[in-house]
Amino acid sequence: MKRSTTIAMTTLFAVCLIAAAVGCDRNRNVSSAEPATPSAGEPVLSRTVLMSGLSNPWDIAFTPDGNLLFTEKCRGLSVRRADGSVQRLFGAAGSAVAADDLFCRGQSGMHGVAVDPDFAGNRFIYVYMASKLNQPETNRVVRLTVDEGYTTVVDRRDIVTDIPFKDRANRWGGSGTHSGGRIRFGPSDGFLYVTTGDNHNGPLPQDLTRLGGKVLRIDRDGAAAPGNRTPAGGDPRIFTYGHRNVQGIAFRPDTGQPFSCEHGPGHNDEVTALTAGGNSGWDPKPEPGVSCPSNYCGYISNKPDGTPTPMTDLAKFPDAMPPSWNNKGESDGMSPCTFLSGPNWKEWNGRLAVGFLRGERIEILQLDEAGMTTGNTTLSGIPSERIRTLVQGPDGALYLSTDGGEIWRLAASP
Ligand SMILES: [Ca+2]
Repeated sequence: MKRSTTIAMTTLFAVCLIAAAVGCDRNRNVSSAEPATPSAGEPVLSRTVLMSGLSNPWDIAFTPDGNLLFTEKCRGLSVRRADGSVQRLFGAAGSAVAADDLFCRGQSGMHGVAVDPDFAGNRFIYVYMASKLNQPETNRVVRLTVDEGYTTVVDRRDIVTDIPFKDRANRWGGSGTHSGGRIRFGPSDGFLYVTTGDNHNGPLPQDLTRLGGKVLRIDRDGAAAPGNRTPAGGDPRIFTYGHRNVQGIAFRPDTGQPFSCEHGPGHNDEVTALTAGGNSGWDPKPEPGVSCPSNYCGYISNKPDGTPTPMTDLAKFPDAMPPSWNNKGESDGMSPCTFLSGPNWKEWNGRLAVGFLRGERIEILQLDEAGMTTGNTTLSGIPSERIRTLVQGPDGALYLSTDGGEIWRLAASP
């Protein structure tokens, strides 16, 4: 079911007032559409282009004092302070602190950013990045301490150093493909969830000794969190496994349950309600008697009968976590997701917003108590752009980044 969403006509002045919590640029664009009557129960939205001219902005996180941290894939971590000024903190040349090991290749570079739940006391922030400190190269989760004025970072500590990286091209794509990279703290348990990718490596998602194709759950020092229920013999940092390339994770407001949003291979994308120790059922290695180029059956069939390798193979893994939603038989490049929370979102309050890359849109999913999707609404009235990040800010608005280099604010009117 699709419904249209009204984008309310607004003025720059009004938008700047609304955006006071994160500052307001004089030269930014304001986009609006003709006012219309919203469908009953749906929010009235206004869109502001908060930042533009960025280079592949990948993720956003807010500090409790109203500063916006953002990453750019090839440049690194920056902050947009509450007064609107921007400082490059950590990454490529030109940053306050250079990360000489950071590199940018294919889909990879600096990805996720997260803020510690106890940030007011410890000033810890975290990034997920491709690093050449190891050979072969890996993805890492790096913890930093940011100063009070948001001018620099100190005390780098690499808390996860062994997330697999695709270090060479194969039949299915170049080096750096399928690195995952979203990092988020669970709001109810306080642990850090880290999403990883399968690297176009057939055995990796079901290999419990390696961290690719997984969702990890760790503490602020990188140690396995209690309660992961990793199957025996597995790396205890693994929370769920059998994933393809998870670039979105969100936590249901009323229960804290994590949901993954996962980029599919062509025949579907998936949203999945995650449970500790769960298998998401992606197994792109060839089954006996089957041959796939580069030993990866992610785009063709891993089965003798020729059926496409399923995102969740319930025949092979009957106990796998069932998808909450899949994308109608094709992949639109599902990437980020976040739950909407607050009365301004009206009937979307509590629903899951999911962003797409190739599909260039946002879907709003309605879930039942078990986490299964019972309906979806396409958010309309915004330009078609590849959506890379979705985050709800401390002001209740939805912030997103586009591969076109912008950060938008979508505010729901009271
Ligand atoms: Ca799955």
